[in-house]
Amino acid sequence: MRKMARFEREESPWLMVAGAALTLSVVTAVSIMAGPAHGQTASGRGPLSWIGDITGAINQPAATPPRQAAPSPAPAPRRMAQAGSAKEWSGEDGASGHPLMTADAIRNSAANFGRCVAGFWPEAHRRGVSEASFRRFTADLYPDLRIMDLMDSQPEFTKSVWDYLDILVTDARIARGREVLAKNAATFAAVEKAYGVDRYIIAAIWGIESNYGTQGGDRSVLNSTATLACIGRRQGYFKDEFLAALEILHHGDLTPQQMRGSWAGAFGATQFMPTAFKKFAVDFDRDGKRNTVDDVPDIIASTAAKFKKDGWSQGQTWGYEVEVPRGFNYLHADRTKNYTIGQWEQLGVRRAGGKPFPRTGDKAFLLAPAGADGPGFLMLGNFRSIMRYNPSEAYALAIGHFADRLRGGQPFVQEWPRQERVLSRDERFELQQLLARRGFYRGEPDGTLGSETKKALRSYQAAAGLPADGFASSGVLARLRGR
Ligand SMILES: [Ca+2]
Repeated sequence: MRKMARFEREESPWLMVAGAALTLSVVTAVSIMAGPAHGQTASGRGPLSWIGDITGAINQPAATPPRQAAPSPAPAPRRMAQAGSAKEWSGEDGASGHPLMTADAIRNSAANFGRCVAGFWPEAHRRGVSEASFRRFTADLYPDLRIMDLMDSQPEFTKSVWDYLDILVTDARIARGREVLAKNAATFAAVEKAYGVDRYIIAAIWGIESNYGTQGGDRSVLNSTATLACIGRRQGYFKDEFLAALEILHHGDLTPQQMRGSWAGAFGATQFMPTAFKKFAVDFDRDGKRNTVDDVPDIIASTAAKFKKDGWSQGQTWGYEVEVPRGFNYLHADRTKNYTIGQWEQLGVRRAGGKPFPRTGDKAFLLAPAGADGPGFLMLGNFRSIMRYNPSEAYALAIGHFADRLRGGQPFVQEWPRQERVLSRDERFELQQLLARRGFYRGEPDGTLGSETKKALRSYQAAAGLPADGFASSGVLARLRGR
């Protein structure tokens, strides 16, 4: 299990979205504190070595669109970037080991960047983007290679769930959130009426994704998505994002100046990716533009629209902090084990603070993000809706808790095991090796604590007479080393 938000999320498009947001609000800071994954030392190769190649490529005629020809010749980006951003790239192979992330592959793709972007014209045309728009918006694009470092960054240290909550749910952010709620009470009321989504959840998303619009990244979304659509290991995914960004600009919902965001292309108050904007953005104030960057009614309603689509149940909470009894079988603490609250009570689980559960028929799963020594949580359907914004349990817990605090709720009752610390990458690797040596782990050790590692750890813990919580603590590592 990963206790932290999964920052290098790869599995689904939404992963990137919120990953990008967190990169801004938390992870960048975390990574910087922990030291960059790539060394600071410049590589021996001069970053300017490929600029000439790019210029050459751009001066060539644009590639003829394959098969379906568009009615106009494909316009090509006219100018390329100058050395500015190129200087920032490490010039090193990516840590993922993906063949498209080697320094040579990146250089080759960068040299072909102009042709690559021009090659998107037929698809842009099919989507209704005019030639004038295509020319105008692609004219100044350049390969922002620093993104390749960011994409393959593998921080040595990640944050514990309690550190993560401490960073995200602060008194200052709660105070600011309450101001935002008071100031926009009428809009929140109208949106609640229209979409049936709790205002505190929307305010929590807005506060954590962009700190109420004050942090959202400063890279051109079109430029970042063009870079990622032409260079690196996720080109297919980012091609769709790039084309969606072009559509948004062509329709005039936003200007390129407004569409600035994270390196992965998430932008605005809600950190939507361009494709998410296309799906969920709403012109709630009917000024003719869908604007999730600086139009408050649109920001609030667009967030609500996404939650509505993701199954938010009106009038219900996301979950409860619970006390888990000693000797509890933690194999029940699994997202696939969805029992009724009544069944959880039969297993000895109690609501923290002694209050009764309001509805014992609701189904929930048990989350113990810090294992048997930390608080438990029973998570209802709305928690899964939050996880569709970002599939990290730590993220969803932070959003749910922040929403409760905005509503006037109290901090969690139980203590986190703050004496524990999160394992480093080397230690995670060692944990997997030790589990493999004892026959509990069959995968290839990779330093990433996924579901297979958690399963193996649980089996080991059960065999050793420990609570099978799957929590990769420094304590369990010491025990594995010792015997
Ligand atoms: Ca609007």
